[in-house]
Amino acid sequence: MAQWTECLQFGIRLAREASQVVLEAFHQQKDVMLKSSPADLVTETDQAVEKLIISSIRDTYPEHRFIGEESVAAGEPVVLTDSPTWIIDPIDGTVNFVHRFPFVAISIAFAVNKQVEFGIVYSCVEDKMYSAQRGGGAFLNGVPLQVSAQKDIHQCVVVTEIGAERDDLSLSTMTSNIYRLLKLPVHGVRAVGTAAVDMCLIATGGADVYYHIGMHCWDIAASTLIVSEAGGVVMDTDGSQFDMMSRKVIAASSAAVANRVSQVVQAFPCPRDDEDPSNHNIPLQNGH
Ligand code: LIP
Repeated sequence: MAQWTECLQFGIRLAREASQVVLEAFHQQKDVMLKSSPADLVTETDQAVEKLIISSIRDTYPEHRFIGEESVAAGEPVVLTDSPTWIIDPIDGTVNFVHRFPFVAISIAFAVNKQVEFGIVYSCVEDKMYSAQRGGGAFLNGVPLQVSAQKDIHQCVVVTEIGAERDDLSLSTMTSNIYRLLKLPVHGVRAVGTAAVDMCLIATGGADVYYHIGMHCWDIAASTLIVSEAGGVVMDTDGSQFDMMSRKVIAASSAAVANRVSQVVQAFPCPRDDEDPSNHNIPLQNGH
């Protein structure tokens, strides 16, 4: 664990430095571009923050590799090897950022031998630094985190996201999932607009289970480690072992709750992150 502590501390400093760019742009007018759908937005700030993060890491760790949301959108393949690899979402919650909805996060994960060794999620507007190192616990601004002890689905607050998909099959699947959970019943369903912060709320115990179909590895690579280091359970929505490239995840306070959600939610087809680069390399269009 100690082997990567220096990298972790470097990553935390870098997330804070990059957040200054996000916060400076947060209240300004933004030029919005579209990626995969009218709800899949990107701005020059997303691109600038990713460039800042990658160039800073490259200057210090020139042999390390990268998977960055906006680099992939520009055509780079998603390739996770055994080499030290930084998995970066420069602004998780770009729709929130464009609308000044105050939940935007910088998500940075670090993997070696295809295993995430540490994760950092910095919720910039809230000034909440979530972090975890494999085997070292999870923290919010230095205070240890622990998931809720909830094992009864009927006592749960559920967090999920209606992502960027707007096709009928995805939307009907997502809305019927929410309908079935509400009819169990559960206490409530919430969506913050950033997968990374959604999952960190499970680690705080403030919500009990998160599920999502369609997100990407860069949205959740850091926060899945934060949940598991806070004592939570992470799995695929079909109940199998979590695979960060599958674009399906459940993160829960307990195995009982995770398995119950797995029995209720259905997935819609979406290509794996590491499948076909053409799925990501979508020409940018001017937004509104
Ligand atoms: C976002 C996710 C969010 C999802 C959005 C989008 P981005 O990531 O964090 O959970 O609902 O569709 O994928 O694009 O803001 O980095």
